[in-house]
Amino acid sequence: RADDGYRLWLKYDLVADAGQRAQYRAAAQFISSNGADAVLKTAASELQRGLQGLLGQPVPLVAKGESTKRGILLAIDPSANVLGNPASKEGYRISTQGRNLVVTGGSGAGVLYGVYALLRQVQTGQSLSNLNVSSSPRIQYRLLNHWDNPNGTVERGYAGSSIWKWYELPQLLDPRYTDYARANASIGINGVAINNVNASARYLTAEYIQKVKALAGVMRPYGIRVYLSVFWAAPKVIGGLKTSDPLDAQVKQWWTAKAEEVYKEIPDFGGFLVKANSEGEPGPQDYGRTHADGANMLAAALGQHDGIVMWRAFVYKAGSGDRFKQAYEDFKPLDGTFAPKVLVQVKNGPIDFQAREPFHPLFGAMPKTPLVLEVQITQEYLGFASHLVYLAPMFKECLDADTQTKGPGSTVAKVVDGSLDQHRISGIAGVANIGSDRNWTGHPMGQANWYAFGRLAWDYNLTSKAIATEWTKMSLTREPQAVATIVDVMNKSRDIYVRYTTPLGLHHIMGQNIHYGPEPWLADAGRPDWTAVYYHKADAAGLGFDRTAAGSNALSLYSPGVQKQWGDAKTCPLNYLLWFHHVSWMQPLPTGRTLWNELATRYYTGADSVTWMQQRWASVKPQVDPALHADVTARLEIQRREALWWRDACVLYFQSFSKQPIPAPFTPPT
Ligand code: GCW
Repeated sequence: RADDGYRLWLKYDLVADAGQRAQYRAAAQFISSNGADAVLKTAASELQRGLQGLLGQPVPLVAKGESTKRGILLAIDPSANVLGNPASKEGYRISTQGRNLVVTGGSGAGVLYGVYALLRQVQTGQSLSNLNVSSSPRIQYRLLNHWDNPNGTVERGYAGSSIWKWYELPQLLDPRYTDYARANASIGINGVAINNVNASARYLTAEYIQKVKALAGVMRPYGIRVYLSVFWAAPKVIGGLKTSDPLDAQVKQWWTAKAEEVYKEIPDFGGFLVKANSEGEPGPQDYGRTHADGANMLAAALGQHDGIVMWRAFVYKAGSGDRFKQAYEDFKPLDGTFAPKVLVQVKNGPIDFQAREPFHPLFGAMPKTPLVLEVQITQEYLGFASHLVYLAPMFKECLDADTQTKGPGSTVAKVVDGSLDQHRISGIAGVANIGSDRNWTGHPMGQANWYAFGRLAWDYNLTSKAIATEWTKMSLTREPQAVATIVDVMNKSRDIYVRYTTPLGLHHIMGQNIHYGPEPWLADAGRPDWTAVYYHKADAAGLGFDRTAAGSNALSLYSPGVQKQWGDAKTCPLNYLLWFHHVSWMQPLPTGRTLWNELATRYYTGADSVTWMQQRWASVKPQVDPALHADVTARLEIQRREALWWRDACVLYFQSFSKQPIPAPFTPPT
């Protein structure tokens, strides 16, 4: 039957190679698991389910290992000290003991993650003999953030509507919720903030707490905790108070009582995510208080419960200078004043999920505060669900970036996992690309971005290529040549997208509001920092935003080492050039071309590369499910058309300033 993409990377189709299948069958004649832990039970049933499909025969679940057969033993072993790190309760070890394979974890969740790792071995065709692997997550809170609204719409969602059916909850539990939980658990995600950060107060009403409780009940057996985005003014809007001032006694009391109410229904509730004083949302600054006043009040309201507050740093206001600097200016002075349960959530870059941004200057600048890295899986600025853009290279570009705040090697990843500054808690969040479409993500290849986020949240040292390879083998094909071709296309796709949309460090030149397509000429959007011209600053002299000391001096927010490299237009990596420099059109670049020629070259070669992607994709047709292949083929055709749209719009617009011809060999025929 045609693959509708619903099963994601959890397909568990019969292993095609009979010899290999026989080996797996021999190693997995029974599963043995003891204990009442709910997540351990999930581990056993997931293993059974996966093996049944892959091996084409049922594998019995027995209470004790059968001495003459080879099987898989599952056990929680809190003392296992899985990775030399006793705190890492979610870690697992798969070891070969005698004739059996043993999967241990520091908790039920650890075993569950071990089971998925074991299944992955089989799904990707690896051997099970003498298997000895262990792994534990580098980052503790690994969350999806849903920007889903109570009315079923999804902000920046391109895959249908919300998967949460609020009108049916709590009585009716769509089986899809369980499938969603499985998919997340299989990649190590352990938390979901289920509603939009532009939050409705409704989620905190008694009626909605019952609905959230029902969802939490579905997630729990998969080791996933539920979090809520909160509307700052909830005490006024649903609590009947006159104020939402965080220092007001009644307000504090309201939140404390609300937290109690939530924990009474959802004992493992994860905590609160907050967008405050940003893009028109209310917040503590409305009362002359700081973000720390707000966050700490919420942390206090959580009391002794095991929950956290993730307070977003995505703040900027019209007329406050270079938007690049604003979050830093608001939050850096607050370092050291946040309560222990508070994490500050920072987007990967300083503006807003552009196709390429330098790392956010807050990373490394707030050593006393655990910082959550927020990346966007949904492709708001990356072609929605129409363009094939594999995001692991983008996530990794940020994680691998060296803040140099404590000398070389002070990567964003080490800030985020807490190791650089010895934090007790750490977190990472991905804005979900999931919706009600049968295939979850609209673009079938968008599933790879969900997958890659989870895998990198677990271990940011995995390479983009390794993740793409795993995903392709589990989702599309295991034929080696086709895998190599698809992985190659995926790995190059983000750079290609950058080339035909925003090369050389251009940013925020997309269509207004909808954030789609090119609109570099946008000069009036109600406020300058929502236009395009504010960011590219094209004029007769050149192009780019001068953020050196001669300009906005945003560069000064970075450590001296970074400033040194990026501050000089001659040493600044070309990928970030126009983020920091206004460069004259005729300036020669290290590529040997002038800025103008380089810009045009990138637009043209970027658009041409989409044709290359189409050709590569066409070549794997025999190896990929026909319906899925046709779907991606059609989307690539959209992508090609729109790459030309971007190219022509931008080259012609910028040419009106540069007054230079389009360089050979791209000169259009006259
Ligand atoms: O990326 C921008 C989006 C808004 C979003 C905001 C945010 C949820 O355009 O839709 O609002 O950022 O991250 O808060």
